[in-house]
Amino acid sequence: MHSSKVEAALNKQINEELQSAYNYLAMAAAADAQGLPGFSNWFKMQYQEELIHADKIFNFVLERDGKIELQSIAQPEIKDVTPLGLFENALAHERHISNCIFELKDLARSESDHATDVFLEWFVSEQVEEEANARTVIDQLNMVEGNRNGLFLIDRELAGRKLEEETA
Ligand code: OFO
Repeated sequence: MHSSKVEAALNKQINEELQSAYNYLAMAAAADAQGLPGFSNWFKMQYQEELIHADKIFNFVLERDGKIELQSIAQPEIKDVTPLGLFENALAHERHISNCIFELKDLARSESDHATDVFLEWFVSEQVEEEANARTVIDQLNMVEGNRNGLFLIDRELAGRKLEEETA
């Protein structure tokens, strides 16, 4: 059983993950609209990963006899739809999510909730990967500096992203 504070924070994190999913879905649409199917695929895979993250927390709360309280999801706001803008937005968002996980972990510790503390370890490692993945593409985009041939090659590479088995 979680403390009421931890339970509320876990519910909030479910919402953060679902909001992430929704944001990535909007990015997938924005990329597709520009004729970048590989970029769109990358964001779509990320959308699915976020749904899995939300589901992991959802299951954990229920497994410990907690109460799920779903909250509303806001309309995604994407200011810069260029390929670089989309990935910079993704990186900024993942940094925000990393901070959410760290705060959640701190809370679990302060409430002596060892099960939640251990459960969140997976998310801490996952966030390292999430940030690195976005950074890798940003580096590639900076390297080609908007060159269309370079963009074409990156798009082809991103088309190959599949859902990772470990995440699923
Ligand atoms: Fe769930 O990690 Fe991204 O947002």
